[in-house]
Amino acid sequence: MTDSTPFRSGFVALAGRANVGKSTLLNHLAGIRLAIVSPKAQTTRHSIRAVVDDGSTQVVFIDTPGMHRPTTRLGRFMVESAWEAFLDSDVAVLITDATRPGPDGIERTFCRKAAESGKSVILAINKVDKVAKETLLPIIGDFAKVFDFLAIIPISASTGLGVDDLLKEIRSHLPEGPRYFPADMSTDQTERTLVAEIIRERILASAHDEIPHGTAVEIETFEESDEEHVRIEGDETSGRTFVRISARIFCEKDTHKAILIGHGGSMIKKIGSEARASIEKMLGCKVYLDLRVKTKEDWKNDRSLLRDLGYGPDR
Ligand SMILES: Nc1nc2c(ncn2[C@@H]2O[C@H](COP(=O)(O)OP(=O)(O)OP(=O)(O)O)[C@@H](O)[C@H]2O)c(=O)[nH]1
Ligand SMILES: [Mg+2]
Repeated sequence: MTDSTPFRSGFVALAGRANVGKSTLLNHLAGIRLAIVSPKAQTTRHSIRAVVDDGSTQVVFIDTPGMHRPTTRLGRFMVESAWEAFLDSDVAVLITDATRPGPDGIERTFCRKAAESGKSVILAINKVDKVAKETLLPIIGDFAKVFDFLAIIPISASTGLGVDDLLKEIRSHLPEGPRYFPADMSTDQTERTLVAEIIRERILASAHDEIPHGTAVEIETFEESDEEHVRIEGDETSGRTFVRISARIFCEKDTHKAILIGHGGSMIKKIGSEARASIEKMLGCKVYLDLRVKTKEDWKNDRSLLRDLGYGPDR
């Protein structure tokens, strides 16, 4: 970059219906696992930012909750967060799933709102690793009929195919602007939030049917210690040697609580040990994790609990 080249930056929302691979793409772009991913729809509940800075541009990506028709206060918060990120972005990426060809009703709504607000949108057709090449042309044609996209780019967020082309295209549309975040900052998420999300990811992976979608995780304590004798071998850098975390898992019914605890505590032990391993990897130190399950009927409509859980306007 020469001195006369202006710095360019912008907010770029990754938007679309549920389960199309928005969080997988965010993690690929960030180069680290910031957002949890699962085969179950409506995994992401709040917007998550990842900063990608190459020295001459800074892209602030925003992973958003999958767009759906909400039936609870939590659902409305998710949908509002997604619309806000989409409509506030400098450039938006609408992600669609090549294995479930659109545009469907939700994707048409994205296009309509983008047209109304004069939004610049790139279409990323994801999961191309799972379909034959010939299926792409008709999808491209069908989307091109409903909106004038800046570009339409086939990608695979899992393998990384096409992601560099997408990033290049995004950068070419960024306006001149400041570095919003320090160049070495990767996310706006706190360690507490990331820990709660890792626990939720393990619940999504272990529990089935409506149970994972009816759970939420609240971190009650997060205490750091620097006692020498528990230092992880090879980790000489960080001051803390272990973190003691206690978390509460809220669920909607006592029958769900029984399943989450499992026979003789087997399920909660499995969730706990898997989550602890992931959290230790992220924090780079030993972790003591204490999980408790609590039934809280209709928590998805409890305004003050939702705010405490980070699913409110004040997060
Ligand atoms: N084969 C394949 N699978 C993918 C790809 N991208 C995502 N997936 C899978 O699709 C599922 C959903 O991925 P997520 O990243 O959680 O999707 P999302 O759009 O963030 O979903 P919500 O947060 O629920 O809206 C997971 O099982 C991913 O592993 C891809 O490029 N190829
Ligand atoms: Mg997601």
